[in-house]
Amino acid sequence: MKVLAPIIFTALVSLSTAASVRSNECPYPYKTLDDSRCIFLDAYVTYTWQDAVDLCKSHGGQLLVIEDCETFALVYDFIRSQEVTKAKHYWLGATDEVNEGTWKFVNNRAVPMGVPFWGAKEPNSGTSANCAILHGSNNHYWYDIPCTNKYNPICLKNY
Ligand SMILES: [Ca+2]
Repeated sequence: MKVLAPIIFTALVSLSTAASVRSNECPYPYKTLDDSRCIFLDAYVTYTWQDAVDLCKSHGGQLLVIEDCETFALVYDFIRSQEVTKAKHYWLGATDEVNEGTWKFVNNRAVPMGVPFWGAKEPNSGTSANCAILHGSNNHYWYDIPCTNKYNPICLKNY
């Protein structure tokens, strides 16, 4: 037993390590955002806001929810890391369709307002603009925009 115990212990540690590594891999088409979340960005096909919501659901995630600066920074770096993705507009999973001026995410949580999330004086387009994008030509700050416009989707998913 004195000889076997360390071997068994090593084998168990190897098994648990392998299992945790496997569970931390993001499933296709997702890539790793951080140690708890996966990100999928489609830089080639544009969707209405609702179609983008449905697309993310069909991939087991949800349209982009950003509730803190750290997440915004991670998503921003991901967008800016490639030429093909860095200048496009992306849907935020947020709407004020139900109650004008009260912005809610697709998970029903409150949307942070003001700096450093929204563009200057945004959102400012009233009932004609009930969805929001990360603006590709203004540092991906947020702007309110008609939900029927078509932009690129970003989905997030927990591991
Ligand atoms: Ca509105």
